[in-house]
Amino acid sequence: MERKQVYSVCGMCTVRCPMMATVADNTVVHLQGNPHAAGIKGALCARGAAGGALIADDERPQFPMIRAGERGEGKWRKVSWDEALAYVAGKLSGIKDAHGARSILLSDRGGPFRDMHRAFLKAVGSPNYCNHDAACARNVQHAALSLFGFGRKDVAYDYKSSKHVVLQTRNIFEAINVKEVNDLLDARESGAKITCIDVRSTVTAAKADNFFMIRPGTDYAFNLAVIHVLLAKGLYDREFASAWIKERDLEALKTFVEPYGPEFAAAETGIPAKRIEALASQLAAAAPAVIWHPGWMTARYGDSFNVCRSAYIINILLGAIGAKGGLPLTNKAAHVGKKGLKTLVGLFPKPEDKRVDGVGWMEGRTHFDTGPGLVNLAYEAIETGEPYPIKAYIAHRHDPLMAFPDSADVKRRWKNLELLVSVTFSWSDTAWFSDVVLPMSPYLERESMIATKSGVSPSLFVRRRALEPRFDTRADWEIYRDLARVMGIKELDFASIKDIWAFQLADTGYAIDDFEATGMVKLGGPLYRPVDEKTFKTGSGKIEFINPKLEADGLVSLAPYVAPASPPEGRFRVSFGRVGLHTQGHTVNNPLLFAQMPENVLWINSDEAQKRGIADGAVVEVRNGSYAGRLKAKVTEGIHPETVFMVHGFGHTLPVESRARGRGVADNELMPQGIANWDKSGGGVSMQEHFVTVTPV
Ligand SMILES: Nc1nc2c(c(=O)[nH]1)N[C@H]1C(S)=C(S)[C@@H](COP(=O)(O)OP(=O)(O)OC[C@H]3O[C@@H](n4cnc5c(=O)[nH]c(N)nc54)[C@H](O)[C@@H]3O)O[C@H]1N2
Ligand SMILES: Nc1nc2c(c(=O)[nH]1)N[C@H]1C(S)=C(S)[C@@H](COP(=O)(O)OP(=O)(O)OC[C@H]3O[C@@H](n4cnc5c(=O)[nH]c(N)nc54)[C@H](O)[C@@H]3O)O[C@H]1N2
Ligand code: SF4
Ligand SMILES: [Mo]
Repeated sequence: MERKQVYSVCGMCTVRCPMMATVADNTVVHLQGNPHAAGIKGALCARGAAGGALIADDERPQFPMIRAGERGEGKWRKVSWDEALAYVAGKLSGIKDAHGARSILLSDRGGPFRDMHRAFLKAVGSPNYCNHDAACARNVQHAALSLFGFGRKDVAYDYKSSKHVVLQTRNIFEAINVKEVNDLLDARESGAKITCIDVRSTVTAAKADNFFMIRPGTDYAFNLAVIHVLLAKGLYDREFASAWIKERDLEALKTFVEPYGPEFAAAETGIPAKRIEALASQLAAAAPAVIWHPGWMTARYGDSFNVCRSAYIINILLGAIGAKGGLPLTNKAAHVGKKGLKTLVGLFPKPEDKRVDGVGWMEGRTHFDTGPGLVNLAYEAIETGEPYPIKAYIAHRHDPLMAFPDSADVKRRWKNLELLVSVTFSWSDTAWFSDVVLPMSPYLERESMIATKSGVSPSLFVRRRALEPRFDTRADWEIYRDLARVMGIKELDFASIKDIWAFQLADTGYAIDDFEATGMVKLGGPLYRPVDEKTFKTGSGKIEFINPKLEADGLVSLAPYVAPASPPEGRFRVSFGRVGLHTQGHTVNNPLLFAQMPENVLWINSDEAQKRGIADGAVVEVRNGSYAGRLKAKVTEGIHPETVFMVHGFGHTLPVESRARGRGVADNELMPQGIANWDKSGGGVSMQEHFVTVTPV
């Protein structure tokens, strides 16, 4: 048996760590992190290590399917790829003729591998490319835009050189990115401090020097108090402030935070004023090598956008923007004197129609990022036909029925769709409800387009095919290439992935053979670019605390703090998050990971549990409205009494997933009609504004 080593990119979660697979006889022998990739140290996380079990899993879609019964009924007709693609292309063309290309919507998970399907949608002529992010990081993205004029990924987190890292609503050691975890642990060994602000005691809290168990939904008060202390005590970076904050905005901020001192925050958050003051001093002592993480999964509260903004403002005041050990400016190819990849998207003209979600042009929505828009608002258009109808929807690597609150409500919003297609490698609620399932080969069984990793040291990386597909599944580039073929889009008709790679690399001076030795090409760096006149993409060229676009949309830049509602008598605020062993909802049925963690549990505060007679490990019913689910209680002092917590992604109901089915509870179902509750400033859906009852059974 000849062994071969193949450079790939892990696909078990959105982070996409560079990796290496050892295979023989078309099976996996060993999976590890790419030993040449900085910070990876040859490691994968537990989910990455379970990649082989994904390949071995027979309970994933194995061939293209067209719905035979009602939507969601689970009756399928097995079809050939030719028939599936002809069906989808025929429907898309018919819908385009009847309603215009703009009535076709596509949403995905974002990230570095989207060029082909974005190009396909643009070639068809629709402006309606969206991603999942209203359910994840839109509040952070819009917070960055509102202050810097650039997005959240235009700065990096330089954990390795940091002296103090604040993790607020950020469980870095369980919501994993391998390089970040390694870098932060290295920094910690060199003496860096970690502060964790969370509603419960996580693995991150256990490793922290300071842990603040905060009252749920009061983080904005906490941050305003830190800003207050930094300004009142003159602990901020005056040089950075005078050079890079727009004139008068610092004064406006000072006036604004006047009422929000540490005593005020203590009453809101439950954290003593002295500890807040001490944190501000510790940070000032470590500045500018500090990171106050602005958050990742921040689709939580009506004021999460303000929490993200205030976190960035703290980084600004500490001079951490552009600093080594802080949030250095991200480098793309051009910053290190190289030419970047050529894009397929660039081959097609911008569609003339305006976005259906109103992003960028509709009153109140001009301040939002037009790149991926807000898919939740596109669903409104499906329902109402306003500003124009949407009739076809391709969910590519997206499971909105689990990723957005209240699946029945979302399904209702989709009723007017004439075509719903799911492109996926696992079953999901959305795939099950679709008209057509186009099964993608899992990452080890496919190659992907070359992608760029931006950062202090930018690089290009490639995923090669490690295994031939076990089933009748295809790579995404094949699926969209073939759809384009049927629809007569010649520009995307590449004979092979090699031709696509050659197209991408044409201007770079590199060839695919340059990836042979390490799976990647380092473009340059490390480069810490100083902040200069061109850095901030705002009207003034400086950081702006008062954002003109927000204000023009009738919103407030420096928004007053509004205390969160206390849970109604007998109820708890629902909170959720990740766990090291699973990725969202799509690994629960993975045999290896399922064996490690087959169901989620309900974290509940010991005093509250005792009042209700709930013992640790006892089964409880958690309910909101018509949805109720049963799971075991984890009774602990390590969670705030106002909330109960569960890991997201459980509570599967599909008969095709024999392991995951019926295990645990789906947090998203505990948020009735929750998709309608979205933040007009930040764009995120506010998923933790829901209250549940918990009863012993
Ligand atoms: N293992 C694993 N890793 C992942 C993923 C995965 O599915 N599994 N998914 C990836 C993705 S898509 C994302 S977005 C990131 C998410 O990364 P994170 O945002 O870091 O992860 P979460 O667990 O969603 O949330 C972090 C913490 O917020 C806390 N929290 C809840 N409410 C509050 C509050 O009011 N205040 C404060 N201060 N804290 C609160 C939760 O208790 C939780 O511990 O993880 C990524 N990494
Ligand atoms: N209630 C609640 N809702 C949440 C969250 C929560 O904690 N609680 N978390 C939120 C967060 S942080 C996020 S990021 C979203 C995530 O939700 P989604 O954006 O839907 O992401 P995933 O579940 O990772 O993937 C969606 C589907 O794509 C498939 N898939 C995975 N990888 C690939 C691939 O490479 N190609 C293709 N074609 N398909 C693939 C998976 O099998 C899965 O069925 O959910 C959000 N929604
Ligand atoms: S964090 Fe884990 S699951 Fe995600 S890409 Fe990296 S190794 Fe894979
Ligand atoms: Mo996310």
